[in-house]
Amino acid sequence: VASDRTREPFRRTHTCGELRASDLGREVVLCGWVHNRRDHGGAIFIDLRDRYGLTQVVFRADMSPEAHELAGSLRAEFCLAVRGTVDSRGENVNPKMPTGEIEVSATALAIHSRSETPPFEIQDAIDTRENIRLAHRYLDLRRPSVQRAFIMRSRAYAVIRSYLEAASFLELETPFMVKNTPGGARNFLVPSRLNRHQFYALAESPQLYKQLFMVSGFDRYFQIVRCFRDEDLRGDRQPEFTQIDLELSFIDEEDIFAIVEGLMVELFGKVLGVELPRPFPRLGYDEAMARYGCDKPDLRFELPLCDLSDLAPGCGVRFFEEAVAKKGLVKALRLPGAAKELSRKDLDGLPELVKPVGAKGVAYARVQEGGAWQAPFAKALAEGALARFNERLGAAPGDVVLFIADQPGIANNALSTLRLHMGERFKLIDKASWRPLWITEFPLLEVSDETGQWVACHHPFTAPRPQDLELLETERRGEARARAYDLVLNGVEVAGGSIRIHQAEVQQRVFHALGLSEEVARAKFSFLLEAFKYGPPPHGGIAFGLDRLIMLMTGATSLRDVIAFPKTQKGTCPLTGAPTAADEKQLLEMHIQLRP
Ligand code: AMO
Repeated sequence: VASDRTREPFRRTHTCGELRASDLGREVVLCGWVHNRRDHGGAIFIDLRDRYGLTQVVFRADMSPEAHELAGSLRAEFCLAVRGTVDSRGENVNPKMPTGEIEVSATALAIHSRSETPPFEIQDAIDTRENIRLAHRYLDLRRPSVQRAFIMRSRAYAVIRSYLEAASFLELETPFMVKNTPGGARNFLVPSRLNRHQFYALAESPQLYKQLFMVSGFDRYFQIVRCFRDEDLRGDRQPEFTQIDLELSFIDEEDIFAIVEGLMVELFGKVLGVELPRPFPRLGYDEAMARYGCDKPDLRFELPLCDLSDLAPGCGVRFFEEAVAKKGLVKALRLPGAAKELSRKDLDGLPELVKPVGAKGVAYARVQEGGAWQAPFAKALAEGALARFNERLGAAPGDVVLFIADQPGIANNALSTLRLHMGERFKLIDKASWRPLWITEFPLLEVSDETGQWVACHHPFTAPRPQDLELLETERRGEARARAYDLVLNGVEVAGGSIRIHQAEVQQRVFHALGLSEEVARAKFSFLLEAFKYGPPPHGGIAFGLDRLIMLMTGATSLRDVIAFPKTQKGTCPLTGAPTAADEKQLLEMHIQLRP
């Protein structure tokens, strides 16, 4: 065996996914890992695996005694080079494998390296705990289905870059270490050694820099960029994640929609072979909230919510009346024909589902023949109320109706949760379909739960609709709508952006409506406001959550499945053990003393 086994006679000629019947008789060298091994005495079979596929290799004692003997020592995940001839499998063709018509009859074997028994099998169907898989992520990443996700991710990058390049976008970089401006998403802080007691923040997005690029005249910018946010983590949130970030000058919403729809169509077409129909439908924020209780509705099924609030006063049902008296809502979800399907136990389990969003409970009624409700509160209904409710609901005998009477945020959140749950429960969701949706006309401002102050829903540079400018100086500023939009796909927010303010006068009015004095605004955003003194163009943009998009495209259920080295729900990395304590010398250099 040659000392350098990557040279002749073991230089790779083909991949493990490549050989077909048309290659019969060819002399080949394959490299890869032992996927599995079957020892039949005189013949040892292995499936050799690389990222391209699997090929069966056979070592026969009568043909190559030396290679056969060495093959006797092979175990799962040994790394090999095999030299041999492509033979037909004759009657033993495996139609499930792309290389199933052939096998390689080995004439020589080189073992590049041996492997210990891996902590889990390198197979698609395993139920190993995620922490163990993540601690050995390099092995987890050997699994064919996991490899497919990353191969798809890489292909997506190529398609995105070529689409945007053809549309005259420049790929420009922005810093990760940026000025710390508290207020938006919570930042990770990086202490500066050279500037005692000072901190950088890790960029939560390139937002302000990409606007500076517009001032510079780079009128079409994009970046596939890592963003950092110290948020509470969930399946669809990671502390570092990747955006496709875009910003354009001299455009309006329609230009952004056209470019983004074009990009999505190209991406789904080239990567998945799926044709997304254009134009994508659009839905105003208010209508989305009214109909689905959320601003990222899954349109793969209908099941709309029904607002009964205006019928509640005087209806006789105390908790309906009280909710609307306290400026709350009474909303319902009608489940057609569900009475037979949903047991008492199913229904009594629903409050558990809505507890996390703060709802106190879920009331329900079964609609009987003649329209009467079977529900504990039904006897309280005032005369005529039942008929009015039923008419609004479109209720029919055999339906179940779920009710939430609560503050608007809670009622909508709870019903949206129930809608999704019932969509799954009654198998209403067409899992093979793709339903993109633009949400538009977001509120410009909202009252922060934490501080009770007005804050920008998107960010303070988002432009208000021109017709709503007058509202900013009034009590009705909450009604002002922003020129902001989100792209939702199958119930997941995959992108968000806005047209920005480029006129100083409008910016002042928004700062004023936010209760930000000129000094505070200047202190926070001085560089942007300064730049805007020098002829800023009208501009706007959007950013995709690329990981979320890939998650949907690969059918994964967690971002962790499509990020090579993700963090756990607690923000830790089981592979490296990060985060860890810093040693005393590092802390001293940075003038940091830890508090107990
Ligand atoms: P926004 O904050 O809406 O907008 O982010 C854009 C998109 O990024 C994705 N995203 C995330 N993905 C994974 N983990 C996270 N923690 C996470 N947070 C957000 C979402 C979201 O739609 N600068 C603006 C964009 C703009 O106005 O142009 C911004 O960052 O899919």
